[in-house]
Amino acid sequence: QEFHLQPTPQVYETLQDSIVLPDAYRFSADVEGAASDAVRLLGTLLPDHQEKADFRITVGVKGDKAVRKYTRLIPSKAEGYYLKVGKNEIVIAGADARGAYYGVQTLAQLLTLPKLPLVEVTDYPDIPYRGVVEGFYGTPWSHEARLCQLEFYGRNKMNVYLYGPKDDPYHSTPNWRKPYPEREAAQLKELVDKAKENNVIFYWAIHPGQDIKWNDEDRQNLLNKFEKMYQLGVRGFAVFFDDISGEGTKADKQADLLNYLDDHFVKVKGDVEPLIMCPTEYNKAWSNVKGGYLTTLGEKLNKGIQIMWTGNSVIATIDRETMDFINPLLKRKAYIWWNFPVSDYVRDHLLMGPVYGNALDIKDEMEGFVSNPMEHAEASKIALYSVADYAWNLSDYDSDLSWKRAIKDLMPQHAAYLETFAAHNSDLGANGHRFRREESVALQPALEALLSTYEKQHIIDEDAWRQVNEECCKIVTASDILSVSQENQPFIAEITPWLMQFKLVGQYGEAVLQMMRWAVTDKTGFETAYEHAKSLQLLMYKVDTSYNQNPYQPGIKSGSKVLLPTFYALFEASVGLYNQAYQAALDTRAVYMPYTWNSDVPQLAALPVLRKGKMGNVSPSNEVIRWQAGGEALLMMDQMRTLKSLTVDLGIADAPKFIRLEITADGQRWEAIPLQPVNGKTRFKAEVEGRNVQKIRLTNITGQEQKVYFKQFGFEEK
Ligand code: LTM
Repeated sequence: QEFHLQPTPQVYETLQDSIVLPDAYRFSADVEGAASDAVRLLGTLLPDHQEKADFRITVGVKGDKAVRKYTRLIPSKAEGYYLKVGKNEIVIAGADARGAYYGVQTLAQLLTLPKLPLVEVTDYPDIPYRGVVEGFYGTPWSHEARLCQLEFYGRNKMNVYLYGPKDDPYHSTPNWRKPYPEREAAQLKELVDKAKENNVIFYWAIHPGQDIKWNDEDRQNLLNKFEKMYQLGVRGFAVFFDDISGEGTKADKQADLLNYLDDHFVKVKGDVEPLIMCPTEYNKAWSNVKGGYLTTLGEKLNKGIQIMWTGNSVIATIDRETMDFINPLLKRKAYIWWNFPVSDYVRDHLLMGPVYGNALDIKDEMEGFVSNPMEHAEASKIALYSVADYAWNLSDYDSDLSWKRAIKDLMPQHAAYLETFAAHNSDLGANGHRFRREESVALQPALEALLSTYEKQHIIDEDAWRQVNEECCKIVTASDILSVSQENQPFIAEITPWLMQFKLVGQYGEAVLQMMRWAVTDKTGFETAYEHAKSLQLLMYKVDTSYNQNPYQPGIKSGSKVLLPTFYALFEASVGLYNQAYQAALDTRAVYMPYTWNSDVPQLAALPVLRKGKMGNVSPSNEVIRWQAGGEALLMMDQMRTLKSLTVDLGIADAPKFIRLEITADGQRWEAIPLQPVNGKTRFKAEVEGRNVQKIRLTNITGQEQKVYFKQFGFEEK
């Protein structure tokens, strides 16, 4: 791959010539002035500068004496810069302090080349605020991971890190009112300092909506908490009202509170960034325009307050229609909270594929674009690199090239192996949001050709067979090499269980290819390959049920969109041919799922059922579920089965008032089963031990819409 600056600059001109930076060079810059961060960074890159030398490196901000003669070349855009590498000098002139800093970051990339190219770069970001919202459910990032992220954001010219992990107790209900304990406070201060060092605005977000009281006391509680965070050095604040129900969802109250904080905190302090708020109706699918929630925010919220938006649904790509819908309602440009590569609703998958699908012509419609990542901080960097690239320069964004560069950035020495891994670990699997990504793109034609000729004509497409075999071999090699790579150990630690699974997928593919080869020609050869494939299936099951056993989407899925389904189909087809050829009766099924799930409640309808041994669980949802009057959810078994236990948790203590649970053994006669509290909180069990069932049904019996959570619906067979 050719050298490429990241993020892609707006204008990059090279003279096709280069120089070797001399040993002696001098700085011309005001060390104490606006460009001080830029000068500090330059000092770390080029520490050996001297007072007297011919080669001059000039750094400054528009208006500084040092860069006055370049004034007209500096882009009149916030955070822009002009960079020139000439035969006898380097000039970095920023439109402002951050612009100068970004100019030096660009120079840092040029300095990695063996020779310094003669260039002129005129550059600036398309979107004012770009970065990351650590806003997912699940284990928050570690302190070390965050420190490393902040350095990554600086390098990639992202200026925002929004701290809002849902599972930080001091961010959300009920402990948002309390100050952080000493150790956590000290770590936050360290993060704030690290953010400043990397020219990233550290925003601290609070999530008070589930139990906030709209009174003076809670308003003061919020101010006190903000003040505590201010003391730690925080200069950016956000209030999130997502995923809540009840009193806290009122638009006029939320707007009053935000305006109060704006008037009595942000404006009083004078050195705090504009407030950011995440609304309760934060996507189009959930908004009720006639209900007036969004218009109230748009009209009432002080002009400077920024409002977040996830798009047409919770998880969506952003297009012009998205922006045309929301901006007029908010009476300002929306601040995009992009829910990718977040995986807190598909925790058994890794989302390592390219960032694509966002429109390239909407740079003037967004105030900010921040990405919500996976709980795997290092693995998220592949997507975050491309988010930085996209948000800096939309029209030149190329998702595939950006993805390849991101991979190289994360593991320069093992990029080819990582690309193999990432190419087959990018889809989310079935999920409640119905959001899917491409996977195994390059191999798809070969897999399709192989399967269709084998299924329809019972012959092997040799070219396709060879391609698939080669890829399986690459998968096994890549898994082994990455597993022991020392290049980026925190990253390898995050993905290790997936590497184990990935290797098994590759080996399974190889075994299935052998089964195809021998199905009707070599009985013994086939039987050995069949046994091997069966063993590998068992090993995959073991990895899936031993690692990452979180209670939401436990397990480890790899190559689950294209590779495994094709291998399963080839397995079944070859066993079928073998059975026919030798009048045998081997079990043809590669996978077996006895449960299916269905619902007329839109948010429940697409939730997948997960199975482990004799246990079945409907994948839970993070968001508030709007369950319409009479709405039903139905779990169906492939045949009558005997239950041992059944648990339901809708996140509310009085679920039995709203929801009726019924079972049927024959599919005709239904029997209601009472729900009994388990822990006095929100979890209920139904007395089903020994009961035969074919279907289980949950119905909203209240005659009106209910807002509940869907935390658990699980059962165990006897
Ligand atoms: O998206 C928003 C605004 N809120 C939450 C996030 O915290 C969560 O990470 C995503 C993905 O599950 N969904 C949400 O509703």
